Amino acid sequence: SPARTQRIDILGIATASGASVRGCGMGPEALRVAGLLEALVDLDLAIADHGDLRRPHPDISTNPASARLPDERKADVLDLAARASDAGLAILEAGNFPVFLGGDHSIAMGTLSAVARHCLPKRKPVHVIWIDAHADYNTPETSPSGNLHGMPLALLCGEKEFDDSFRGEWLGRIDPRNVTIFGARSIDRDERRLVQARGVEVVDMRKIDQIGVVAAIQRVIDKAKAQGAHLHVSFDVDSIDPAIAPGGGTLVPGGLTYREAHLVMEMLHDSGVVGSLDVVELNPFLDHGGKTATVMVDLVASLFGRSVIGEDPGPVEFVTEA
Ligand code: HAR
Ligand code: MN
Ligand code: MN
Ligand code: MN
Repeated sequence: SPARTQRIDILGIATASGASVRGCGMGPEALRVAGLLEALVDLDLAIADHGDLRRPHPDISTNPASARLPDERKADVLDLAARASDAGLAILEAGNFPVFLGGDHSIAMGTLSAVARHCLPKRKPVHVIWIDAHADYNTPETSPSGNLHGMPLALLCGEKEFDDSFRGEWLGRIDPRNVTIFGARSIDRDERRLVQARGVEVVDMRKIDQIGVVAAIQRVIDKAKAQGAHLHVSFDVDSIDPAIAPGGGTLVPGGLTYREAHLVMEMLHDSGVVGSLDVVELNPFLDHGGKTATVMVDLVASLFGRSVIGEDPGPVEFVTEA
């Protein structure tokens, strides 16, 4: 989707502090091992790899093998989000296309706030396609788990039930009516009420089954195009069916097929409106021999224009027999 001359800048955010399952902090490295950079070079794209943001390892006495204290995890999430926001903003201000590698989905507080800080002063609206099995629109009140990777959209969309420690560049930066959650099949009860009340568009798996993935993604593209928006793609690997993408900590059956996910990325590429990307929640510890990482590399390549023959076959005209 980027202009042919635009450089792609890769930034890892190596953390699992927003999740209760450990391992997705290794996500950025697994994507590199699976050949992410080579795939982009193959497309003749210019790339730069900024390496990974991470927190220094805490002292062993405060880091029992089981789990770390929730407060400490919250501080990690907020610190990394602030740093990701500044680093992402610098990439965007330089005119480059950021590809953010998570890390759990809480990193989107930082990545999307970077996009908003870059676009909104220039009066460019920000649209978000949140490709995910989950809505990630919980607040501390509605969350059944307390895990921050289930909350980034709520913070970004300005929900009020967050205490002052959550203040930062991300708070209320995104208009919920410019958000489409795509591929959802697990939304908590009170979370669902919030999403509906705020006018977030939810294209759940039932809708994709019923209207088809082409119509579903075209609606998102048309909406973003009509407003001349910057479209941010936030891709949670658990949107894909667990049979194809087992490398995630919170898998839900009934996800996007390999071909559906590719078509989404191919159509997003052709739209020309995508300006930034997150790839999140890849857990190499749970993956099966790099299977999920490899699928994600292929999907990112599709978003950046890899195709078999290089042609959009265009709309189908259905002919009914007389
Ligand atoms: N909705 C659940 C919660 O808030 C689980 C969401 C977190 N899982 C993710 N995010 N992978 O997409 O606890
Ligand atoms: Mn720009
Ligand atoms: Mn998510
Ligand atoms: Mn998810």
